Amino acid sequence: MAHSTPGSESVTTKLDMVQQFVDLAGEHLAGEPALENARTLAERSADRLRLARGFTTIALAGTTGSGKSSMFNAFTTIDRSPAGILRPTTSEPYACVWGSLTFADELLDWLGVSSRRRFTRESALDANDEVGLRGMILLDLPDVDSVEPRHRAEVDRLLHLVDVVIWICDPQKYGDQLVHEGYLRQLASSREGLIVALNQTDRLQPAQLPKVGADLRQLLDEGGLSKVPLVPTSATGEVPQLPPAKRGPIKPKPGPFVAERSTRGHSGVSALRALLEPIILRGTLAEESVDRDLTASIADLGKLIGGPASPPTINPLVRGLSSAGTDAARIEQTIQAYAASASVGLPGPWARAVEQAARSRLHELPAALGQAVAFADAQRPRRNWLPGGKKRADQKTEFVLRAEIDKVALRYVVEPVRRALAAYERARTSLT
Ligand SMILES: Nc1nc2c(ncn2[C@@H]2O[C@H](COP(=O)(O)OP(=O)(O)OP(=O)(O)O)[C@@H](O)[C@H]2O)c(=O)[nH]1
Ligand SMILES: [Mg+2]
Repeated sequence: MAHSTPGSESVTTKLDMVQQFVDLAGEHLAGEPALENARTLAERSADRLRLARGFTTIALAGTTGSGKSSMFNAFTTIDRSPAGILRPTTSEPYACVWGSLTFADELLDWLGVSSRRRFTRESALDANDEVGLRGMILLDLPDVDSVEPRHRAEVDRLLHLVDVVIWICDPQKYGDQLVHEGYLRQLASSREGLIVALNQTDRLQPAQLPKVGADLRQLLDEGGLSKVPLVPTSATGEVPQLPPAKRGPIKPKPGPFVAERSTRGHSGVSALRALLEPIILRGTLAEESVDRDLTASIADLGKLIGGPASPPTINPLVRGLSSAGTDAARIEQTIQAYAASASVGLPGPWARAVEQAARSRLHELPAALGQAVAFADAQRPRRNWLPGGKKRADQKTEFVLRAEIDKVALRYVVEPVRRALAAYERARTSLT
């Protein structure tokens, strides 16, 4: 992988660490949430770093009818994503690239945007109109609260992949619990690039806007999103003149939401652009997000490691198996005791992995131990009528049996446990 941007070495190193840990521990900790999350993240991060790093992907997300497609059209100035009255309108994502479609192709394939729903603003860039947005890929997503469950699944998939999310709220549903608890809080905790737009502000009475705006701001602050910018917008064309209020015009209190009101339409789009342009110009948000995700993943994986492993002595295992004979319950007890001594000091998931390794050939043990006894008997000296002969024959049989049980213990129990412990040790050192 060729990386050229500053800081790329550390992000590559972090990716290597996570990938290595997943490779080493994968077989033993399969199904462990921290490991499975790390596996998914490592794949996603490797893809995102490989694909068109100069682009910043920005998704318009929100509930149905909030105005995502209208905002997409306001940004692109070409009505490419149908906005509509029937709900939900958008069933698949649309993308507009401020740059060459060819260069963005692979990234758009990865995002899963169909080629029929890809557009470009390249000509506007040539005319220097929108040069500040060069490198932006704007996505119009389906709704999150759809009657169509696949819309929500599609949005959830894409929200993990994009670099910035502009969450479009409307004055009716801005307090929706699904939005705040199910999405905004999670998004804010996992990414830098989150902006909330209070859309359809033209539908509010002038006096209502500051109140609704302050209410939404408070909801965001209470959810720990005080750093997330809130921009009042109107995505449709001309903003209709509001009928005069009965008791004369109510003077809105001065505040950030008052200044934003515009009668020229597309109010707030320029405020959104002003927030996006520095991010796009820097062009490193994708890498920063990957870096941040990997750092969090390494911390998470850290919980899966503890002190160094110390392989236990084999003697109690061999003694236990010798006296267990072919009694399955006693064999199992012996194995459990060995697994417990092998996992001293290991964190829970690895202790379980060691136990699993110790038990992996449990069902084969009674037969293998039976064969060991038969083999030792077959080796028993025949001339044991001579003086002291029986004692010598017993000793020899005992000796042969012990050597056979040693082999059985090694092959069926100790080796699988050693493999698990070696993987643990290598995984442990890969993170330090
Ligand atoms: N007055 C006003 N109407 C708007 C605004 N934004 C969108 N609308 C209207 O609201 C309706 C829904 O807009 P869409 O842009 O289709 O909403 P969406 O969020 O894309 O909806 P889904 O695709 O169903 O998720 C349309 O009739 C738009 O014209 C706005 O800022 N002001
Ligand atoms: Mg739409």
